[in-house]
Amino acid sequence: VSAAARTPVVPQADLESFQAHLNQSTRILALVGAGLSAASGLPTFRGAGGLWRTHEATQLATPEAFGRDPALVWQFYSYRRHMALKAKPNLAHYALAELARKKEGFLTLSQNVDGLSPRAQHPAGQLKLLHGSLFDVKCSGFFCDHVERNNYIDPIVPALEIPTDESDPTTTEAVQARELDISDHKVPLPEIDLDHLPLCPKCMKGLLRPGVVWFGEMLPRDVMRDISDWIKAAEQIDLIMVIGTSAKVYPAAGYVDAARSKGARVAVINMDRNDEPASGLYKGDWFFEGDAAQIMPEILR
Ligand code: BV8
Repeated sequence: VSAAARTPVVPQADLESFQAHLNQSTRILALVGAGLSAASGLPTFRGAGGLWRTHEATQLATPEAFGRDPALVWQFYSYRRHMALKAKPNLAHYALAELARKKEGFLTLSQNVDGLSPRAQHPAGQLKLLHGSLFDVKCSGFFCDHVERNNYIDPIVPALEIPTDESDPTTTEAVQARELDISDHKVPLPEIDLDHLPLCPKCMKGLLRPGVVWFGEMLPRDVMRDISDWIKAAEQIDLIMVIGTSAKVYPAAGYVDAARSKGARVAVINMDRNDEPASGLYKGDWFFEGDAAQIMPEILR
């Protein structure tokens, strides 16, 4: 192992006190967000180059947006599927999967839809996907319950082909360029005919949509129930690790306070000490500043 890889990324005292607590912990939660996958090359939402910097999330990640312009919303998600399929899990994903194998009382709550934790062989029984997955598609029709796993076709339909320069076809300037027809993309961005969007094979009426939870939508009922059963069953929660998330989206962020109310000590792993989320999260017991892909293997060793 190269010397650089061995250089500790966290202060020794913090590392020792954290690991002492971790070793005697049995009920452990992790709430993870986009920062966990940053080292895998996937843009976060808020950070520099983040998805929300180039889009209004509420313009694209809502049922209303899909109703208004399903082609644009599908282009946004097709681009993210494409990026996520090309990405590889990083050492943080593997470190969490490893901890789950060692500690059956450890549960990861993931806000990420990129499929990287499952691909890192994180034990499925100890991973809850709060916001669904880019690789599930479901019928957008109210009366149809069709859901299918689709993590092998990219693009999901030919009309959603990513521009050859692999740029995001839904950035504000790309959309404006298309509207103003002054596209500076090498490949003019296609106008997409709704007939060319994926159609539900079951009812043959509703469009298929990405199997993610949009703003204003409930989180999957079974996921919420499993998590609340897990929290209720715990006499006390020993530790919650809050990894690569600005913890601004609810009800996901609410699990930090739920863990605290059961006695959990809080370890925050984040690139940016100043990304102070509303929930005052950083009054945690440990704050490990830096890239999750470097820190997680170190502190969970
Ligand atoms: C619901 C899937 C109600 C789609 C997502 C006021 C109070 C409480 C709630 C609300 C409110 N106003 C509105 C609401 C509701 C809303 C909400 O919370 N809004 C926020 C904006 C205030 N919530 C909802 O709508 C939820 N549903 O409330 O339903 C309801 C009730 C009854 C009946 C019907 C409905 C549903 C929310 C789910 C939205 N879907 N994702 C998609 O992905 O496209 S949210 C999406 O954004 C992510 O999943 C994630 O949750 C969130 C982004 O957060 P992060 O993952 O934290 O990413 P971010 O970029 O913000 O931060 C990255 C962090 O990592 C940063 O801190 C950075 O410093 C750090 N970092 C960067 N690099 C690294 C790093 N750290 C370590 N290493 C690195 N290398």
